[in-house]
Amino acid sequence: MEAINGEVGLGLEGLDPLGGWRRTHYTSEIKPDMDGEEVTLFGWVHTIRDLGGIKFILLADREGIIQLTIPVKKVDPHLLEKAERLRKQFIIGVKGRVKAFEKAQGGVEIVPSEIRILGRAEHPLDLDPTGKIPAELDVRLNARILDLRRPESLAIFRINHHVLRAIRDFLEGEGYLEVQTPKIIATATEGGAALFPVLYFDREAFLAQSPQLYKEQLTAVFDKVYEIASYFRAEESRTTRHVAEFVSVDIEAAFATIDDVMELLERMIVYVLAYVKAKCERELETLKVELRVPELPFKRYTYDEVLKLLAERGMRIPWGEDIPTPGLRLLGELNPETYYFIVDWPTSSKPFYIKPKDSNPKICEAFDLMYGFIELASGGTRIHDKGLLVERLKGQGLSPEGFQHHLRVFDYGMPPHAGWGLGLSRLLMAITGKENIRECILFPRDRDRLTP
Ligand code: AMO
Repeated sequence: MEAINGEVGLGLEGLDPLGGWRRTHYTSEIKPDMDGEEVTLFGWVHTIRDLGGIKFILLADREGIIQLTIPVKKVDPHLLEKAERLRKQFIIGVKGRVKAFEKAQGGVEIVPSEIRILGRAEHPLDLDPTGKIPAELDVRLNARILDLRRPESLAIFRINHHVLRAIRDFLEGEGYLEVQTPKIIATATEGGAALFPVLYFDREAFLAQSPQLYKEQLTAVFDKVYEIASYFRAEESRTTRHVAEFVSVDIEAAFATIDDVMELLERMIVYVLAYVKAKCERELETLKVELRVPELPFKRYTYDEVLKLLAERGMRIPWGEDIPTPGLRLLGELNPETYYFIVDWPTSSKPFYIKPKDSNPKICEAFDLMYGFIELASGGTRIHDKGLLVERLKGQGLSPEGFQHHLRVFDYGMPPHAGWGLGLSRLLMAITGKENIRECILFPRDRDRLTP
């Protein structure tokens, strides 16, 4: 038998059953022109305001917040008794009538006829999801689910959802096939230092740092592929933009060069930003972000130009070295909130699979895509000549033996190819203006954090 006002069929914790109740609308779908309509809503109690004669409860769900108004004298005593038992963050179901009311948020409120308490929240709460009591990021991450009920955190991951949709839409339109490659691998692809070893039955294996070699191989069959997946790097340093597990959007295309894939990437960024601007108006407003869709093409600096710019400002970087964080910060100050490329990198600073330029092998066909001081993506033309690849492996102190399966694929006929990898959460940082990547990952993993 179903509970009526919670008086019948209560569980051990005094919870009402869900019974036959099903959601008719999310809060954001309730509009003033629905005045008088009966609706069923579910969510959590955001705030409770008791003015004596009238109670206001803000009910939140993943789409927004709506006001429940309970005029104390006019309502059924059962309903009143239930309303009095509510505390912040309780999970509730509400049946009620929509009432257009200009002064309420969204111009509409709900006058409940029945409330069901479906889940209790233990008080004191680990943090205050209304955001009135600010909390450190670590405290927030420890109580991540509560934190995600903060409208700002919720907005970030709603945008993340739309970013992914836009990326898939775009790449589908460009003729890319979505693939999945192994995450337990036998050899490193992006340098040995940041590898996570795992015990694979009685052998040592590693967690994949990227899909690099597999996506390259797959171009020999599928022409244009993409993968969106998690990768793992045992990053020693504690920075606001590195984590141990991150999602990368990778593409690889046969019969293409660095210029083709850079052009694809900048068009994709513009597509994604325009999509988010159109679909996530509310979320951007919650985050107080005015999203600007940049013009094409993005600015392109050469590595030498960057070194010159930095030297002019008193920072000398020996040619051939990667640009250190202070250099990137300075570059970011010169290009605030701007998407730009750095090209013509020294071959020595890039992985073995990147193709040196035919005209000057000291420089290679690699690029980084930057936003301010943050590297969002890197990629380039790959070596598809087996002999040269073996030479480059040796040059970087790697043993061709360890790459025999990869090298063998080059004996099956390998097309010229190019591609890139884009850090999803870093793109989300750029869109939402968040300064710490951990804000843009549901459950971040780093040196210090393995839980929750
Ligand atoms: P790279 O090592 O530059 O290139 O990685 C590609 C992009 O992935 C993101 N990223 C990270 N994000 C968060 N935490 C980390 N520890 C982290 N490491 C990398 C960055 C970076 O730009 N195989 C090549 C790509 C290619 O050439 O196709 C690669 O992995 O946004």
